[in-house]
Amino acid sequence: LGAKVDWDAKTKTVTITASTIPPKITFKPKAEYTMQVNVGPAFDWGKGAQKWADLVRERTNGLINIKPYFGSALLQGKQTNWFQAVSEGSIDFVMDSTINASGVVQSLNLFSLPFFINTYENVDKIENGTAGKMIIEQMEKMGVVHLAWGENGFRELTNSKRPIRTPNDMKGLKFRVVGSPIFIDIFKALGADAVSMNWGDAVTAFQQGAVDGQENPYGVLIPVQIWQYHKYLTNWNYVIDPLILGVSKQTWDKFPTYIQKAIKDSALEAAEWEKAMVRRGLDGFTSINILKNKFGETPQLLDMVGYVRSKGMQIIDLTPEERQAFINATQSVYDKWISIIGKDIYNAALKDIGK
Ligand code: X2X
Repeated sequence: LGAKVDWDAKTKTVTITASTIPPKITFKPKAEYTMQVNVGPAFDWGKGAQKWADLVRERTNGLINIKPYFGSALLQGKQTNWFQAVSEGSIDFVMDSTINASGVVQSLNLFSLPFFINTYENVDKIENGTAGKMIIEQMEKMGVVHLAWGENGFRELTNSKRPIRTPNDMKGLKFRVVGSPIFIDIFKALGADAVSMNWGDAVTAFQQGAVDGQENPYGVLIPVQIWQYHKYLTNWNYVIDPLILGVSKQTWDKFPTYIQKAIKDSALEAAEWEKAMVRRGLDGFTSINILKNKFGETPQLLDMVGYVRSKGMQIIDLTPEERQAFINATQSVYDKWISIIGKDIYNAALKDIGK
């Protein structure tokens, strides 16, 4: 291009002078770029966010300083507001749950269709397939650039009252769910009471016994020590909760290409690590081997299910027949939500997973 790059170390300013269009770009980074994260720094998800920020700092020689704000601190705990804040540019970066954005980006409810995406293989096929691409395009049109898929995980059911093997076992129990409407519909279809709460309030509600149960992945259940409140855990893999590593389009468009590349590469690497962490021991040896061979790490805790059991929880695994009863009970959710998600995206997802 015949571009000339000048670097002023004092003001941390890069000036690119090109003989072609654009003729001149001056880039001066902000002192701090903010990042939204719903959970705390002790969660694998939180560690993934910190890793992303650290990699970016390293790969840009300290030029880009991203600070994760844990516990939705920038949103006063209102986790379902992140998409709007990032799209408006009042928050720069995000590593957060698709569920927390699905009230705004309707197609993200695809991941919350009950008992639809039931294996890690299918998660990856959809994220990297046509459906994933359509969702990513939709988000970008709405002002959020998607850089990588992380993972909260398959959400499992816990409660303090009794083992749950059938929808009937859920009758009369009150469950905390995230404030995303599809969850109210799912729990109603299963005959249970559902109440929406932000995560910060939810932990207080568990402590006070204000709800009988909740649903979250192992990567959340362990740091929150759910066994202190709930004795029963049903492994039902009813929905997957991917994380979006993304950036406000307003912030993104101001970065020169080489900065964009450093940020994107870092996002992909942090996401791969974080995904392997939350899947470890739940997908055979696949994720344990990724951590060992690619990242040179062997986490102390490799058997998350065994660990939770060792804390006194009763773990319930469903037979295929028991699982089918849950699928049958939630058909009304499909009838209502496929059109909200978009029939084209749902059909693309079916194709992606060969259903
Ligand atoms: O609020 C939850 O349950 C959590 C932590 O899993 C999410 O952010 C979706």
